[in-house]
Amino acid sequence: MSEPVQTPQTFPTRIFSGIQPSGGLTLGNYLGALKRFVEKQDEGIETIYCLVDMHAITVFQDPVRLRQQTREAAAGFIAAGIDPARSILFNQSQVSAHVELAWIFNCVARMGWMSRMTQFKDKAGKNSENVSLGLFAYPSLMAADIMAYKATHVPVGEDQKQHLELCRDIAIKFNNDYKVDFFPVVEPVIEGAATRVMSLRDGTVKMSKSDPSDQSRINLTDDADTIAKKIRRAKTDPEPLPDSVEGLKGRPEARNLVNIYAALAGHTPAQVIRDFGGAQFGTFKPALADLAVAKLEPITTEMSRLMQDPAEIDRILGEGAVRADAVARPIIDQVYDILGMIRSRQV
Ligand code: AQP
Repeated sequence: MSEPVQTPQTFPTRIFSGIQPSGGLTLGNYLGALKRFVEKQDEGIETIYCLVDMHAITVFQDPVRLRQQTREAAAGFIAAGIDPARSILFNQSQVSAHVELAWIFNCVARMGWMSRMTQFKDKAGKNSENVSLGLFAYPSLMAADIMAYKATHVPVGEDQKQHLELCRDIAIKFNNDYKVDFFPVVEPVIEGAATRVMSLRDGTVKMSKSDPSDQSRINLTDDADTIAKKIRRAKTDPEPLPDSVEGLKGRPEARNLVNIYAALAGHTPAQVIRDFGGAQFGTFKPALADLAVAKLEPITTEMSRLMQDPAEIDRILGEGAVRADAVARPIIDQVYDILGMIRSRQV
């Protein structure tokens, strides 16, 4: 589907990414996305991070819970190290540029492209006639999220790779259709040992906040005891850990736990195998539980402190939205101009 990149990348580096407040944040969201978000911010790159509540409603969300989950996710971002003074942090529905550009991209993206999206197929399952139109158009809104800021790099987990390829296709087609060099061709940033954290109950499916089994995931709100229990009960095979990374082939649950350990410790999976090769899970799981608790407990504690003051969280999101809007609005105005739309309303 991807055409060769035709436009030179002359755009300043700008990071954009988001997470849906469709449930509590998981260890998958943390290792695959949030931890990376903090690293990019700390490298001094311009970073814009968004709680994508408009994406969340592609599947029905209870309004009371959505508000709570959005605040909780914001608290999670801040507790994990996002500094609202250095990064722009806001929720998507407060900046209308996202949905405005999403409609335009709906008119650029092709039905064939969208219908090849595996996430839609997975989420719709056999029920594709009965899911929302928004779920089908989800990747177009995601492309708009990124392009509303002309972001050049997007840190994500492995599962979002295809959506980012679609974003590139939309940007290239827009540039070609309107004969402009307007949108950058975005680079996915998929890094680290845990770009795809798997369920603790089944090493072949992704850890997900909407999995019906709470035992399948570690939530950023889980206390130390719960984290340790979930790791102790995580599905494994009866073999000890292998002596080399290659030995993890065909052992999805073992591979998953090794990858989680590596990502939390800031090691490579090979280093973990060097330390634990030949060990039984009875030895490895408690070590992993200790590490997970040591890394996650400070975040959980800080999250619950921040959640004591929801008004302050709302204030931070509102302030972020004003700053995000200041970046996106001139870009959207130029898009309307490129499209030939009359913009004569006086404010
Ligand atoms: N299991 C995972 N491993 C690594 N990265 C992951 N991400 C999600 N799950 C994992 C990354 O987190 C970011 C935000 O994802 P999202 O919340 O917008 O949507 P999602 O990928 O659909 O996540 P969930 O948890 O599975 O949500 P639900 O259950 O609501 O659909 C993305 O960068 C994603 O790659």
